[in-house]
Amino acid sequence: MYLTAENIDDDLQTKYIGRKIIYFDTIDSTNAYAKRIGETCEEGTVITCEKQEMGRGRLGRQWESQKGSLCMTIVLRPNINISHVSKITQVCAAAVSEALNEYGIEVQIKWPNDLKLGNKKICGILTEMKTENNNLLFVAIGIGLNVYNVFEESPEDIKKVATSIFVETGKKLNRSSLAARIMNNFEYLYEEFINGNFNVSLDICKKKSDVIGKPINLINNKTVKKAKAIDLGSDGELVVQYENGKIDSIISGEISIRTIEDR
Ligand code: BT5
Repeated sequence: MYLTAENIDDDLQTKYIGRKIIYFDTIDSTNAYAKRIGETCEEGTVITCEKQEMGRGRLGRQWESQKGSLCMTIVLRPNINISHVSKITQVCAAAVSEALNEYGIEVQIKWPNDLKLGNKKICGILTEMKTENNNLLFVAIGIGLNVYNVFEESPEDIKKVATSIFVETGKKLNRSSLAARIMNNFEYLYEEFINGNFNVSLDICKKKSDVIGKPINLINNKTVKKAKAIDLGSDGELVVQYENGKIDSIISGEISIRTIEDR
């Protein structure tokens, strides 16, 4: 089932998220497109596609998005301070995880923007925004979820880290229905967040966390610091303890993080 408005609509229960879908067979990147229309489109517009030719990760990294993956971007115009935007990544991670739960699939959330299954990455989230004079114009939240794509022909570095729902469970989920369920869960959690209840998403991220309680390496440019992840703070920051006992809060986007088991 293609990720068209018609197909997604069957399971959509939202007020505004996904009520306008812009569908492409092939596009450079749904986030790049969202950034082109973000100031003028309706709030909750979702851009979907079958294939991206220049899918983007964070910090200029690439996102491989072949057929069988679910790639989409939601455009939002929250009336919040810029400093709170990174929380939407966690709202989204919680929403994707809740949607997958509806199929009996239990994922782990790797702070701040990855979902994992079988200790490999099945989903990445890219939150971008446009601002003017410190005012938020819009947020584009991109979701790349590997549904039934396989990685046989992918470069070695992607093969090593990536997996899909099909590879892990043998289930070939209907992507349109899954997209609708993600939007349903996202709208609920996003509204809670806007109404001051970020803790609803945070509790899901904590419960599903793949990092809390684990030794981690905090990678910042070329320096690596060993620490233990202790908790997620009330603003979604990662609370860590260094080997010398000192406690610190890491704001999302500041660093890369790798659990030691991954190495
Ligand atoms: C992310 O970046 O994980 C965010 C990915 C967001 C992708 C969506 S798709 C829809 C929307 N439009 C876009 O252009 N982007 C968004 P980051 O944490 O930087 O992770 C990137 C790394 O993940 C790469 O360097 C690879 O190691 C790995 N990777 C690339 N493609 C992958 C895939 N399909 N599955 C799993 N891992 C992948």
